[in-house]
Amino acid sequence: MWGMIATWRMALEGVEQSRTLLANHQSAGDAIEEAIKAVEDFPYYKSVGYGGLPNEEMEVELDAAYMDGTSFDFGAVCALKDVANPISVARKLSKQAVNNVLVDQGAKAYAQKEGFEQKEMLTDRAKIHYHNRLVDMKQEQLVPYAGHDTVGMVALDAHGQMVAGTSTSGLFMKKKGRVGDSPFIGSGLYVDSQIGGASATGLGEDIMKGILSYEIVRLMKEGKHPQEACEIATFSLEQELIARRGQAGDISVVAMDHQGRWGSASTIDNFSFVVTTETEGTVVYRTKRDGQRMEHSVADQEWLDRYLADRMQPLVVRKEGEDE
Ligand code: SD4
Repeated sequence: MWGMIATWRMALEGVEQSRTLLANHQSAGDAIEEAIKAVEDFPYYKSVGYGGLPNEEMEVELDAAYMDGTSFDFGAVCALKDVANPISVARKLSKQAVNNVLVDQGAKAYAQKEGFEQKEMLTDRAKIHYHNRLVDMKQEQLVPYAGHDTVGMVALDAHGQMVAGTSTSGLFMKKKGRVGDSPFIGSGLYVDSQIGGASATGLGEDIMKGILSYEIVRLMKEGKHPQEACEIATFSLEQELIARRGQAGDISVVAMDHQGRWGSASTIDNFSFVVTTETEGTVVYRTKRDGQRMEHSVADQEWLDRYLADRMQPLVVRKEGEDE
C-alpha cells in the first residue's frame, strides 16, 4: 500500500504529480519534496513559497520542515528569505548529523552555499495584498489568520517508508522573525514509519501548545484509527485552550498511518484536504464539523474550479472606505 495526504485543496496538483512517483515505487521523500515544491512554485497560493504574503515589514519569511519517519532525520528552516524552495533546503538539512534547524541569515547562507535557487519571493500581487490589508486594518479588527494556509503532507511509499513535510509563509502581517508551528518537529509535523504521520495548519501559537502532530501519532500508536486520533487530539486541544485561555485559534490536521488509512479534523468548517492512495485514487475532501466529530464530503468539480479561480482573480488596489 502507498498513499499521501495533504492540507488544503492547493496541494492537489502537487499530490497528483507525486502520485505517479509513488505508483512507480519511488520514495516517500521524493514524493513529499516534489509535491511541496509544486505548491511553493505556484504564484497564486499566497501562503506558501513564491507569492507568499509578507510580514509586517513587507518581507516574505518562509518556514519549512522535513521529517523522515524511518531514520527520524529532521531538518527545518525558519524565516528563510529569497530562496525558491524552502522544503528542499529543509530536506538537505535533515541529512546533516547536527545543525538541522537553521534560521534567517544562517539558513540563507546555507542555502546559498549549497547552490539552492535564489529568488525574490515577494510578488507584485503579494504587495497589493499587503497594501489592501493595511487599508482594511485601519477600518476593522482583523484576524491575521484569515486566508492563510500552510501546506503539510504525509506520504507512505510502496517500501513502507513514511515522510512528512511542511511549508509556509506563516501568518500574514506577522512580526519580523515570528515563527509558527510549521517548522517545529511534533507541532507542525511528525512521522514514524512504524506508526504513521500527521501535519497541522492553523494558528501556530495554539498548535504548538498541544504539540499536536506528535499527539496524533501517539494516539495512533495506542491503536486509534487516524480519523479518531485526529478528532481526539484536535478537539481536546481546543477544549483545553478554551478552558485555560478563553479562546482557541483555528486548527486543522491531516494524518495517515503505515497501512495507508487516513484521517482529518478541523475546528473550522471550510478546511479542505487531498488524499491519494493506491486503491482510492486522488480525492479532495471538504470538512464539516459535527461537535467533536467530522464529516468529510468529496469536493465537486465546480468547487475545485472556483477555489482556483478565486485565488487567481485580478486584484485591485483598494483605497480607504472601499469594500473588498
Ligand atoms: C503558522 N501554522 O505559521 C502556520 C500558519 C497556517 O493556516 O497554517 N495557517 O502559524
